[in-house]
Amino acid sequence: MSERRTQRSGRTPTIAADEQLVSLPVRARPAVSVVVPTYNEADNIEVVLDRLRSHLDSHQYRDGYEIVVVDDNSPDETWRLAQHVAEHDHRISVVRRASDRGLASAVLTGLSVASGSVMVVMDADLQHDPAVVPRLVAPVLEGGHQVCVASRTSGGGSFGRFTRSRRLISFTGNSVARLLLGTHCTDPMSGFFAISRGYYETVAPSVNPRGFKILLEFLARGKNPNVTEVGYRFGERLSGETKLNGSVVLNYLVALISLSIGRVLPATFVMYLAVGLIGLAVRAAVEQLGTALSTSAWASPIVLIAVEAGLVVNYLLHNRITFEPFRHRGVHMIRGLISFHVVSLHGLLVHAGVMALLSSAAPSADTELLATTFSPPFLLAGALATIGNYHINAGTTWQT
Ligand SMILES: Nc1nc2c(ncn2[C@@H]2O[C@H](COP(=O)(O)OP(=O)(O)O)[C@@H](O)[C@H]2O)c(=O)[nH]1
Ligand SMILES: [Mg+2]
Repeated sequence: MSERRTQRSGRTPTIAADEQLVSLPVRARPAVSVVVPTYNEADNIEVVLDRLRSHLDSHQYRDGYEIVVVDDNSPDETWRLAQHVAEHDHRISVVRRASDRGLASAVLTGLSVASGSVMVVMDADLQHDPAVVPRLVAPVLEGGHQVCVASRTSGGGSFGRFTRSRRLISFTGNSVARLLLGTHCTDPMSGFFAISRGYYETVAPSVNPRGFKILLEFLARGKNPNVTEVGYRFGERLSGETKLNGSVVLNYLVALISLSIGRVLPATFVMYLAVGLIGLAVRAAVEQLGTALSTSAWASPIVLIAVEAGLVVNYLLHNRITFEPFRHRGVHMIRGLISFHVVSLHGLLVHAGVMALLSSAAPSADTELLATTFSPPFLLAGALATIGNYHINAGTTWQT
């Protein structure tokens, strides 16, 4: 669970005092909320908050603004520095999350706490220039747009001094996203955008908290949102390191699958199938290799070793990808692996049972067909076993 704000700038609650209900004045919804996710940004957070406040102050929004910092318990204690600033400015709130981690879910937490009419999402490392925020807010607050994206690819925007590899990642990510999702936004990978409260409330329940680029989720899950873009130059990190790594790219792919195929089949099930196929390939490869290298006396153990290799690879990939939010860590992986084996055994029994049922019901001419690997009945039995295994693994092994 998230630890709630240390300081609130939203509505004042009704409290009970001396048996009487006392209603404290309810403060108006601020015009703008800026959500700033942070992880190990101790060197940047105070500078970013200062600059953000100065740009928002100079704009003088009629109903004011608020800033919500969402920190995932950073080891460098970014949250403590943010709390210190918040103590002197009631417009700043700090959410320090103890057990949850991840950029997309941090942004969603921030948006759920924020109460502004327009909500902006912005990084804390000054790669997103706080001076752009009022330009992002205006089309949503006054122009009737639902989303305004700070874009590096339109309206004079640029990637600044992005390395070639990061440019390539962004270009590929953008192209794949635009192709799969059919969005017209030129920079759906941007993490800097403004969104109207109305649109957020419509779309938020279906947003996947695992997607790295939360904007993609907002663009793809809504029905033809009215989107506009504002060009800006992606700056250099003031201090510290990027958190973009291999697992982030992997999460991005999972999010894309979820956004495209997931409209028809549940994304987790699609991942489950894909991982299952990898397990089968591992099993076949180990079996081939073992048979090629050994004598016939080793034939049975090699089959077992191959099956086991496939199962272990499957478990590790499911744990890291398919059921990542419910991932087992440390010693819990042993219990998970045992449970996964039991469920797989159950699948094997279901498969054998369905095959037996089909062969007893089939006319004798079809028994040859039944015996063929990858025959339609074999695949039907496999599909039933897989669907069953998926649900049991989701419910018990990973307790989703
Ligand atoms: N709360 C939270 N913030 C994160 C997490 N990962 C990254 N961030 C913040 O998200 C923003 C973007 O991250 P960054 O590493 O700069 O990504 P890049 O700009 O794509 O290289 C920064 O403000 C980070 O501090 C996370 O797991 N949790
Ligand atoms: Mg950054």
